[in-house]
Amino acid sequence: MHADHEHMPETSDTTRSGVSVLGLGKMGSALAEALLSAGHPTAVWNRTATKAGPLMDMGATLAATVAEAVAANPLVVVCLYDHASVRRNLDPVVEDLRGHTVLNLTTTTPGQARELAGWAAEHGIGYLDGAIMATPMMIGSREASILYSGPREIFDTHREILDVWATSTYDGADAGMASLFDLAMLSGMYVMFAGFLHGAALTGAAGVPTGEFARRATPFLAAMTEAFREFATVVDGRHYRVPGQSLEWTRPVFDLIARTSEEQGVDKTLITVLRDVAQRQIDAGHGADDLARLYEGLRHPAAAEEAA
Ligand code: FVH
Repeated sequence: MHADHEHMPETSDTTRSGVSVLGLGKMGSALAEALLSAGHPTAVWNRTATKAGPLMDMGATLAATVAEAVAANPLVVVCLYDHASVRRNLDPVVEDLRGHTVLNLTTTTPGQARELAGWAAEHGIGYLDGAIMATPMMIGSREASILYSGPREIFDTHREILDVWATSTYDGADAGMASLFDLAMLSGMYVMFAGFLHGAALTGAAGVPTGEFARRATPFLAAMTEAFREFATVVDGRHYRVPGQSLEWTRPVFDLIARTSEEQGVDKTLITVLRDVAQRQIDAGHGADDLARLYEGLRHPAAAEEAA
């Protein structure tokens, strides 16, 4: 189901602490499988119990109810579809959870993570939030990364278990930080994916196979990520007037891409959204600033509207 475990650390002691896993979708199953492979006694629960079959073959214990899974171990790992499904399943067992630790690996917003952390604190439940930066296949390899936020003590206590799954990173006591980094990086990823697909649609309209476009675009886009560091220096210094590609210089390029989209019969929505953010900064008097000025337009949208 997932990557081999050879790359993960071996520990010499033979007693592994038990873990309960709620949610056996693609990711929950991969997490449970990695725990079992590492020798951790694992109790599993899933709404659709049949999904537990392969894990039971590996030695997992099937819990018939969420309460049974909670009772089985002090550490309860939750990997459900979304925040609502987490609340729906944890609320009824809140008293059973008292004194236990919930490690929530379900993708949520930072606000939802903080809400759950507050709920847990109110009821005497330990809470650590996690954000998985990996596919199920990658779980159990060093290439997988999982971010954690919440009490440092909980992170440290369970570190051996966390390191079974991935390279673990602690992002601080604020429970929302792991989700924030997760969603911020996903934003970068999806906007980049959309840009790639827009480019593929432009060339595709001229009969170019997407594979050919990918072959050409991949090294170019990879090289362009070098700009992140330069943007970071400009943005962190809040000094946007630097030699380089100014907004006024770049804005016509956005127009050219929009016009090319029209010529090719391709949707231009993505590039016009970007052009509009740039235009608002130009209208607010920042046209000579570096392209990195877009950060201010995104960070303070109301201010940009007012100034324009
Ligand atoms: N799969 C991935 O690549 C990504 C990587 C990054 C992190 N995500 C997040 O992990 C959470 C679980 O994702 P998943 O891939 O395991 O998702 P599914 O395979 O669709 O399984 C969903 C599980 O949630 C259960 N479930 C849904 N609604 C409810 C509910 N109301 N009550 C109880 N359980 C519920 C579902 O149960 P069932 O349909 O099998 O009965 C699955 O166990 C997710 O937050 C990703 O964003 C994965």
